[in-house]
Amino acid sequence: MTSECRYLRWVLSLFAIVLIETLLIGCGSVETSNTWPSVSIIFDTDMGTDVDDAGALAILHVMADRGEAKILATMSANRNRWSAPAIDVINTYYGRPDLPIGSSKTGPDPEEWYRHSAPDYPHDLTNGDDAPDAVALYRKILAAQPDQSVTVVVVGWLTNMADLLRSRPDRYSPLTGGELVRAKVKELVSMGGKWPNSPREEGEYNFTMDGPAAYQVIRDWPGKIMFTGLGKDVMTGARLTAQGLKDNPVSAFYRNFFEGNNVSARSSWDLIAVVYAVRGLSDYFTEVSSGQCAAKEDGSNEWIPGFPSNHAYLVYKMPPEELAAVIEDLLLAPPCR
Ligand SMILES: [Ca+2]
Repeated sequence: MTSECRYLRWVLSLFAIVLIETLLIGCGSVETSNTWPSVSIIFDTDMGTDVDDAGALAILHVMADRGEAKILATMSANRNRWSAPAIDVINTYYGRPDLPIGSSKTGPDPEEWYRHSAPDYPHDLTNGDDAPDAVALYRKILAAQPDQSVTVVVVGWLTNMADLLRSRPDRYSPLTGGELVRAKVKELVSMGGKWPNSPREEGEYNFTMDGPAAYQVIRDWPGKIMFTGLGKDVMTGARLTAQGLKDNPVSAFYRNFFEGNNVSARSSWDLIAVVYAVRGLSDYFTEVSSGQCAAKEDGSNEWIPGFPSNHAYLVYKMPPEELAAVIEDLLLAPPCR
């Protein structure tokens, strides 16, 4: 090889390195220096009744881009035909158009407003009725995972979890639903309840929408549940709607929600649940684990202090406004497609 050739090879190698680093910085990978181990996540949502579900799925994708999480599947507990397509819109925008999507066939079907924005963005699942049954998909995916490796984060009502617990052995696994959960699920993160107590007349939405499901899951879940009722005073979405990229459907979802409700930011209940599911307590939260949750079928919940159990609930460590800045930065990160 001549010295000219060697020089040309050196220049091309240098160019390739600079190009790769530029691409990585563009999708935010370099800044992470990733101190969190990767968590295998199934995301379960009632997408469509509030906008924080869209934000929660968006930041989950961003953290997956950075190597903090691996998304195994996205599930809708909302039977509305627009819910699963809205999930597909977000998965597609973040470069995961073929991520499995399951949909409840038994859950509530409230009016859905994402239909106003979803058709404007690329996706190929156009009707939630065509999505596979969520419970069958849960069983298929869980059966294929290593033991005690999966975190399920539920940011809607607990319908799919109750149906999963009741499920019978099938072609995917000889285990019952309860046995499969016990074997494969490391932690259930549930955005639900008000803590420490929520009387019937103040019942939190995700529990009251399917009270019997909340009651059953809280009573029978054979592993750890972290309840994350936090987020009301963590206001996000303002920077996203002002600075978000034009082709970002999540910006559009937030913009439509803000215009429809005459607000300029939204509470971050579901986003907090995802941040905890991926990053754990970190510098953000502490937990109350001495005691146990009791729930009723009307959707109310009560924390009974006592010995540590498989239940815990989250408490702020970082001030809400600082947490909001962390989350808004994630919302603004471009996809790493
Ligand atoms: Ca939700």
